[in-house]
Amino acid sequence: MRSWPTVAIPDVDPKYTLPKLTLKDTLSGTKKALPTKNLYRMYVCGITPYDATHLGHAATYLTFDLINRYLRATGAEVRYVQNITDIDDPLLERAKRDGIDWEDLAHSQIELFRSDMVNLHILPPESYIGAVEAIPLVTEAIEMLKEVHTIYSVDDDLYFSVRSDAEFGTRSHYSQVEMQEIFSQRGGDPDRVGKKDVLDCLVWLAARPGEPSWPSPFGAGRPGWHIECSAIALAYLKPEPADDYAIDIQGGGSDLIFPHHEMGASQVAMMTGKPYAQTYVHAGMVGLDGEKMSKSKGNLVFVSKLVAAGVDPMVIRLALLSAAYGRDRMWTDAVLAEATARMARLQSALSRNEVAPTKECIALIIASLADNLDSPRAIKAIDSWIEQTESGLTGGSSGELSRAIDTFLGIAI
Ligand code: 5CA
Ligand code: ZN
Repeated sequence: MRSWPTVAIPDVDPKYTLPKLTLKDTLSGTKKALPTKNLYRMYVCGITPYDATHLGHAATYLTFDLINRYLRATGAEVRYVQNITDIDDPLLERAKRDGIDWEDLAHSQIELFRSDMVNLHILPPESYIGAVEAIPLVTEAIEMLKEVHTIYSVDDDLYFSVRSDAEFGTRSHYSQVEMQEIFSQRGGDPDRVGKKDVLDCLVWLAARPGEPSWPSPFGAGRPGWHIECSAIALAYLKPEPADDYAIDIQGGGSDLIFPHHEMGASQVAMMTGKPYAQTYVHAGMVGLDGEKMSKSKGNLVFVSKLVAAGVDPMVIRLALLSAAYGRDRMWTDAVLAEATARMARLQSALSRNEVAPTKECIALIIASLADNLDSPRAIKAIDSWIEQTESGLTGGSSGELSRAIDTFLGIAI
C-alpha cells in the first residue's frame, strides 16, 4: 500500500547532546532505556479503515511519531512498519450496515487517513502494508506455526494454540477471567465448540458465503486479525539474527495490550524462538467530554472535520501533546482552546526581533522527550520561554527554537 509523503525534519544542532530514550515498557511495567543502535525496528498497529481518523487514532500515531523523531535525531535509522486491517469482521459489518462496498469503504478511509497524517506532520512508515496484500505472508506465517505444531483446525478454520507458548498471558498482566472477558469484547470466540483453549485465536477463517475470500494452501478464506500483524512485522522488519529480540518497539493503543499484542508476541516467539519486542509501548485512550470515544456511542471527533472547520492541524498536534501519552485522557473544547491560545502566544513570541535565551529551553525539550516522551514537560519549558520573552529577556535565537520544536515535537510554526 502506498505510504504518505514525508515531512522535512530540521537537523539538530550538534551542541545539544541527546540522552538515551527511555520508554515505559508494558511488559516489565518499568521505564527502560533503549539500547544505542544504528537501526531500530518499530511496528505500530494501523487502522481498521472505517472511521479514520479520530483523535484517539491521531494521539496514538503521534506518540510513535515522537519516538521516530527522537531516534532519528540521534542519527539512527528507524525502520518503521504499520499495517492496515483492510479485511476484518468490523469493516465488513460497517460496509453492510451502510450499504456500501467494503473495498470502497476501506479505500476512502485509507485516503482520508493519509491526508490526516500529512496534515499532522506524522512521518510516514517505510512500509505501509494492507492485510489483503499480505495474504501470502500470512499463509507463510501459518505454515511456520504449523511446523512447530501450534496450529489446529476446527471445521475448516485454523486456530493458534495459545498454550503452546508457556509464556502466553504473562505479558499483558491480566487474570484468566479478565483475559476471557476482553477476548470476547475484542472479536474473540471463547465459546466456539472444538477449540482446545477458550483463548485460542483464529489465524485463518475459511470462506463464508457472501464474504470475500482468497485462495491459500489451507483452502479459500481470509486471515485472522492477530496473525496479520505478526506476519507483516516479521516480513518487513526483517529481524537481525544476532539480536536477542525480533524487533525493538511494538506499539499501539492500550486497547491492544490484550489479546492483540499478547497473541502477536506468542506467535512471533513460536516462529522465531525469540521474544518479540525489546519494548512494548502503549498509548492511553482518548475519550470525549468524560466518555470513552467509541463508534457505538457515535461520539468520535475526526481530525478531518476539525481541519475542515478551520482548526490548524499544528494546534491539534499541540493539543494532543499537552497530555502524557500513556494516560487515558479526554478531548474537550477547553483542551483545544488552550492549545489555540498557546500557539498564538508562541507564534507572537517567536516573531519578535529579540527573544529570551533559547538554549536552556531546547535542552529541556530534549531532556523531557528522552524521559518517556514527557511532552507536557516540554510544553511547560516552552511556556516559560514565552513568559521570559514577553517580559523582555533577550539573547536567544527564535530560529533555533522553532527548528527544535519542529524537529522534536513535529510542530512547524
Ligand atoms: N487495525 C487494528 C490494529 S492491527 C486496530 O486496532 N485498528 S483501530 O482503527 O481500531 O485503531 C487504530 C490504532 O488506534 C490502534 O493502535 C489503536 O490502539 C488506536 N486507538 C483506537 N482507539 C483509540 C482511542 N480512543 N485512543 C487512543 N488510541 C486509539
Ligand atoms: Zn495490529
